[in-house]
Amino acid sequence: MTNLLAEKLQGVFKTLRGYGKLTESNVADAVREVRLALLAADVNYQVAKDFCEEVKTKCLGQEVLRSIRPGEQFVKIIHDELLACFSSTETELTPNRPLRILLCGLNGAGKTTTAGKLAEWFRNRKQHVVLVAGDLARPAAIEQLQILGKQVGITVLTYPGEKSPENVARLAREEVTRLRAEVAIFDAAGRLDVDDSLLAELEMVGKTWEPQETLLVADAATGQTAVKVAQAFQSRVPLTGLVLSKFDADTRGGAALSFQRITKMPIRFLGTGEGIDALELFQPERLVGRLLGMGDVVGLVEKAQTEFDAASVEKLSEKMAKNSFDLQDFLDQIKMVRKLGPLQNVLGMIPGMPKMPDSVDGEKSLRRVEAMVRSMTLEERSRPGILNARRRQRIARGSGTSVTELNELLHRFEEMKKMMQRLTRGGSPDKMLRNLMSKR
Ligand SMILES: Nc1nc2c(ncn2[C@@H]2O[C@H](COP(=O)(O)OP(=O)(O)O)[C@@H](O)[C@H]2O)c(=O)[nH]1
Ligand SMILES: [Mg+2]
Repeated sequence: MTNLLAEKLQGVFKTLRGYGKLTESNVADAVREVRLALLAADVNYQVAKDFCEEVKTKCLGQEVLRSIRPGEQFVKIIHDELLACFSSTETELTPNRPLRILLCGLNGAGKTTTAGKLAEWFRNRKQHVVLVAGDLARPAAIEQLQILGKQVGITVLTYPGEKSPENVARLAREEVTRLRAEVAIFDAAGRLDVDDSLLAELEMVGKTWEPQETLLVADAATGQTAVKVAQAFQSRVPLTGLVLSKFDADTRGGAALSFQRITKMPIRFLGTGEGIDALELFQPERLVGRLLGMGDVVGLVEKAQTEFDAASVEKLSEKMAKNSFDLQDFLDQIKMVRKLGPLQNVLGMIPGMPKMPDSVDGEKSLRRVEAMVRSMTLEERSRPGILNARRRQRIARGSGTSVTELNELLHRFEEMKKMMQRLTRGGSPDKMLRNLMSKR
């Protein structure tokens, strides 16, 4: 997903990084930039304004953490605020069976496609699913669903000749019981625009179908227009949630934010492509990470916090405080990083990493670093200062690397050591990670 909002926000964060701390004036500047970024991402004006006010208040009320730099602190505040917008919406789909879902939305929003994707999603979770062809308004609608059904091998209930969607709902409900289906998805008709006939039809279908979940499928790519559509639906149809389709094509990731703040409805799923499996359960963390273009920072920090061996961290911070961090510790640190799992996964969680050429290269270079340190004597590891040309040649040969590469490593190690001194006792593992990973 090309993400304009993410790009702009990254710019703001970079600017802030240059400041010593968050002050009234640099926060005001940064917040203004964020607001512009949100507006450019087609976030509703009021939403952007309110959001930025909240961020500003938080920033100025926040005690300036000594170990964190303003850019990072600002990112964290924005991150938490964004998350707060979404978290309140996290509720599970009802566990009651049969689960009847009603999909509604305008023509072309992606209802039929979503019906197929959802069916596949439930089937993958070992549920007996059926689809109901309830769009009688468009001539080819039934056939489209039948084709989809065939493609995924799911029964599609159709009632040829039936003119009333309400009757279809009644007949299908009986059949769902007969078939002992656990999930039944009703693909309702749309219109070009929200009009009275559509809302009346949905009301009638709703009375008969009695869905536990009435999901509005909205085209995320149409941004604020779709938010207005959602409001119009909401006024008459008891919606329980949203599916944002075409999220793949969405270069304005802010749509989700507007939807959430204005409709206050939970976003249940994101449609991320035309394929049958291009459906994601909505996860606020993930979306916020994407909006910020930060990868899954929080995921990484949490993982780091649980996986890092607390005692080693303690030992490391002590060494940092005494400025006696050496290459042996560096090696230990690499071991800790490895404990986090396959390097690809870890790298994917680090901000800015998509720009890294290839994570396989990352894994490889980590192994080379390990090899170089292992080729050093214990004394050399603790006092890299003694590494003269002769020693360097020996180490390069012993580890199957080159002197240039070794020099680079030593340079990076020195840089990192400098950075580490800025960390306070009990320092944060994620930052150590970032320092370790960054090439320069
Ligand atoms: N790229 C993309 N296209 C989608 C997505 N969902 C639906 N579409 C496309 O949008 C068009 C309209 O979808 P359809 O399901 O027929 O909409 P309906 O009129 O609401 O039933 C089709 O060409 C779909 O392939 C999505 O999540 N991503
Ligand atoms: Mg359709």
